[in-house]
Amino acid sequence: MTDAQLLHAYRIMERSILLDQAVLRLIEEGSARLLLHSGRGQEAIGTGVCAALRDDDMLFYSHRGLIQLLAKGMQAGPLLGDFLGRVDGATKGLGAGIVHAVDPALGLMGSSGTLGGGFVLSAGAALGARKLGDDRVSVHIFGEGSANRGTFHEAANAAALWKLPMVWLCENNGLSVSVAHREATSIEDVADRAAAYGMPSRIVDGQDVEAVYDAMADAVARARAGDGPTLIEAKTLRFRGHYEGDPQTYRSKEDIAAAHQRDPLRITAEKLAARGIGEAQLAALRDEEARAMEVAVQAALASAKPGPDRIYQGLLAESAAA
Ligand SMILES: Cc1ncc(C[n+]2csc(CCOP(=O)(O)OP(=O)(O)O)c2C)c(N)n1
Repeated sequence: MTDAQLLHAYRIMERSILLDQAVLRLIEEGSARLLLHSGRGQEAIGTGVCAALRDDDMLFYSHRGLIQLLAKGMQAGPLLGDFLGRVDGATKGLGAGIVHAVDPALGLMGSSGTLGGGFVLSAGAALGARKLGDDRVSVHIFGEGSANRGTFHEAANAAALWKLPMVWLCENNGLSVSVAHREATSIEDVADRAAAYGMPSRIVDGQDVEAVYDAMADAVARARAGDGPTLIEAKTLRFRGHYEGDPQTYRSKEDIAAAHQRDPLRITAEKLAARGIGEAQLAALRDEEARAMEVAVQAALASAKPGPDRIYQGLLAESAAA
């Protein structure tokens, strides 16, 4: 990654941490009534993936993916608006927190409320790009638990057979809610499954943004050249509970403390320091981001709530003549 790309990744990681904190505050104050699935600890994945994508490449993000939305170009304001159910939200007042934000202009195609739905959706989008004759790539980020859905296998078979222009990235944080990977899955590496479908795979350190970026850049080039899909498995760490408020009784304090030892934000700061971009510059960047987040929070709180007619809007495409 260039210095500029690495610094941008650091900025987006910091923004996502601030956004997590802002949403938690809104929940505690009673302004937002919802669950937050924090992606804290997994920031190197969304930033590394998106650094390797063009704006028009399509991303199906995960339920832990605020960082992925920010890295693909969505602003914090529309996301806050969604958490609060305001008309300035990405869904213009439909709310529903993270998994429904869509912005085709940014290549953000949404997520899937039912985990595993993203495999067939991302394969379908890749097939759509192929049929339209363009060279966009379709990317899906998902957890290792989601990879146990049958949809993984049907979509993998079709994607490999038809050499669809897509990349799948598994964020393997070792936990699905409270269930350890080894208690739910017969193999250690999800990447092993790719071979069964004739799909290449790579395992990378998910705490290292450059490792994610390098694997992703190769896989995107391969997809764009018409050589088909790749599965990348990023071994990562979930710092917080499955949802905010989860007491995590299934996990030891030592396990949580050990996870924090490999913070992608700190690892990225160390990489930047080695390139001569030091703490003073990063502190200024963090201040700038904190001020911008506060402005976004206040703007979202000031935004109107939708009227009942919102539920009927956008159901049918409006004709140009209307
Ligand atoms: C089909 C389906 N089953 C169950 C759920 C409830 N659910 C939401 S997140 C989650 C855990 C997913 O684990 P994983 O895919 O490993 O992702 P992680 O939460 O670890 O990032 C579950 C079971 C769901 N949304 N959809």
